[in-house]
Amino acid sequence: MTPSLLILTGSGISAESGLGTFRDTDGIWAKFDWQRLATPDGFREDPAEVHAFYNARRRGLMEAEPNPAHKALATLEAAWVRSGGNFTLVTQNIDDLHERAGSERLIHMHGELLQSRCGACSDLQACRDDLSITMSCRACGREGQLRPNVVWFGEMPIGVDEIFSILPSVTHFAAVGTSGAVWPAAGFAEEAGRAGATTWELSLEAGESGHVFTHAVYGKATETVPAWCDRILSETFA
Ligand code: BV8
Repeated sequence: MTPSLLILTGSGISAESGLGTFRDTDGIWAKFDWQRLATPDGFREDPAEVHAFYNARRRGLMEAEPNPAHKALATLEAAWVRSGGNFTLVTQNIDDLHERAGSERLIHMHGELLQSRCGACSDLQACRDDLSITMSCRACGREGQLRPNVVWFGEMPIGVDEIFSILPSVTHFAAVGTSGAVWPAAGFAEEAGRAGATTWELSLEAGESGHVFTHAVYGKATETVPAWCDRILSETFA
């Protein structure tokens, strides 16, 4: 069977690049109300407040750099594919640090902070500056309809069908820097396990689905991920 690796990342992999996590004690949802800022109702209620929240995060992302964990995953992808394996990186993160580190086989299942989407015509545009309620869509011209291309609670994540089509043939699965609190991403490890894959959790501590993994490595991603990448590559393609 062709070695097929699916890696799921969460905000913990970007923590050492200076970007916030969500459910740690000093996390984003400890400071901000997810119902007002990460739901369609919240955006309808007060779009300016939601734009301010994501504009601040977008500006913060401009100051951030990929860290050794992002770079190790990009190096692993190239070596895994060169060795004839299948590789998919699914991220819950909306930052572009995986891309900047060189990852290519990437699915942003919760969207991308550096993209805007028109609520009227769904037009997507690259977006590196602030969004506001007074801006008009370049495609349809409607004013006040632009939003960050981010998946909010209650919205359909991106690429779910593709991910569930890959999981049954996965031989290796790793969740890196995620609490396993958000569905459907939280169910991927169990799905991979049902397919007979070895499953790894790399985080600071066991997440909500910690019990489903066959292996675990706890510690900071910049220390654990590079070593894990070397190990999994040499063990699989020795
Ligand atoms: C949907 C916006 C229908 C982007 C986010 C059961 C089944 C299906 C759905 C549900 C269900 N039960 C409830 C739901 C609804 C809901 C949900 O899961 N709610 C939870 C809270 C109970 N899910 C949804 O609404 C999703 N949509 O279900 O549509 C559907 C269903 C099935 C199939 C198709 C459609 C939409 C979810 C997306 C919501 N958007 N944010 C943004 O603003 O960024 S959620 C938010 O949580 C982020 O996207 C984030 O990526 C995501 C997950 O959080 P984590 O990344 O894991 O971050 P967290 O802080 O929690 O954990 C960090 C981890 O890192 C920790 O473990 C920590 O120890 C570790 N760490 C920290 N530092 C380091 C580290 N590790 C290593 N090194 C370090 N240095």
